Amino acid sequence: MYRLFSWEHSYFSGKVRAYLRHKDRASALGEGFEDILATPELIQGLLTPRSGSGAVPQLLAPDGTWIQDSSEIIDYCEAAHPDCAVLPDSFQQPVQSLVSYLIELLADEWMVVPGFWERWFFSEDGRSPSHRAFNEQQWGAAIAAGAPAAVRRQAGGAFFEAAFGISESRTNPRGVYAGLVHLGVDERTEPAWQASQHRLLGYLETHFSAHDYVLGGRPSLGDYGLLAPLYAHLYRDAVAGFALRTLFPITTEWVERTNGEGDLNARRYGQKLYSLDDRGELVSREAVSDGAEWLSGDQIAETLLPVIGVFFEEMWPVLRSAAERLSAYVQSKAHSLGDELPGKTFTATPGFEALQTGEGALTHAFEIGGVSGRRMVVPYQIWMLQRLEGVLNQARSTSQGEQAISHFLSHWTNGSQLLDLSEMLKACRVKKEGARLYSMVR
Ligand SMILES: N[C@@H](CCC(=O)N[C@@H](CS)C(=O)NCC(=O)O)C(=O)O
Repeated sequence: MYRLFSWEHSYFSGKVRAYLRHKDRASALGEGFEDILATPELIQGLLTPRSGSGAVPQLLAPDGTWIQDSSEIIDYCEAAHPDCAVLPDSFQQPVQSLVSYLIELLADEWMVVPGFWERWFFSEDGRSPSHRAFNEQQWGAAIAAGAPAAVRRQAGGAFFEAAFGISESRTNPRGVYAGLVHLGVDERTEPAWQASQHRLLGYLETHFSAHDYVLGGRPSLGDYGLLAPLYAHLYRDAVAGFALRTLFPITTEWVERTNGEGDLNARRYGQKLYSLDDRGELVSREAVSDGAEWLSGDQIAETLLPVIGVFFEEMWPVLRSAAERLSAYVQSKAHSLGDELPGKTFTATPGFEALQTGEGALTHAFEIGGVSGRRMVVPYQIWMLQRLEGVLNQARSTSQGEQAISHFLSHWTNGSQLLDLSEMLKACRVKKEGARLYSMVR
């Protein structure tokens, strides 16, 4: 049996847990998995010594292999358990395959910013509405698991003060509040980040009103990617969760469907709906849309194009600039090829703060919704782009695939720039070992 070490309130845990649940329900995960709350005791005594990292989620395979990050967990399980695949075949379905990885990247590393912001903004002193109490309780549940409820809440609150300095979040940001600054969130950019999130949610609302999942009637990597922001932060957290339920009820249903819990009304892949025949006997049919399949002929629903548009309009220019900054840094005297690079998503990586904050060599100017800001370069995004490059190369390896991809990318003014991905990455390639990243020696 697999063992997933996770927290209910963790962004990337929600993505992996729902994926494992889906595979398990389809009897496509061997002996299945156990979801284990990653308490500080387990993080310090087991995860960190065995895998070299205390981040969650982490998966322990039946043969003792430790796997992280969320993308590698999915890749590992898909290779080991090909039934009920969530990754379209890049040769047979080149466009659906590319779309899956683009959406995962957008959700993992761009939507993370406003999702992360919502949680901590509505936990600050004096905010109204506030979900501080809920947030303390959910963090305390992991920090002081097994303690009485009031002690759990108190532990969450004490941690927010000790680790994040929550009472001085604006004047002396630490922990998550420093992380938001590192990611380019400040008083000027925060409305633009929130607007970006609402724009995306509006597009998803339209898409999910016609199709139950990203690619049609069956879940795929893009669904699990999107669930990272949408489950732990935007669905569970109280203030964001109220907005999601009231403004985006169809997307709320999709969260329940994709998460695979409390989903009877939301319908789920594999679920049957019943009606009665002339004799009053039960007759079943697939509950989900599109005949419970991805759209045929490698089609992408028109309603999904605006979502990919957000990737090309907002995130792609930032990725290009990040690749340039990283290339310049790894070739500078300040770095020796093969040395470690920062590896974290939510904050500057400990030990790399001077590079990733202020005007450091691994920071860069960026724009969101016409507002300019400064943020850290996140080398993990380069690793995700390399993974996408592999898929893109396979997808383009036949003349049909090449044509389909070029046509698809022509929907956006800068879409065809993706075809030069290898060129963009050539001077900043990274190597991933467990959770650690290193520049690649050529
Ligand atoms: N890119 C990773 C990110 C994992 C991650 O950042 N996890 C967060 C919680 S969602 C965490 O454990 N942060 C604490 C830490 O890094 O020590 C993934 O895809 O799994």
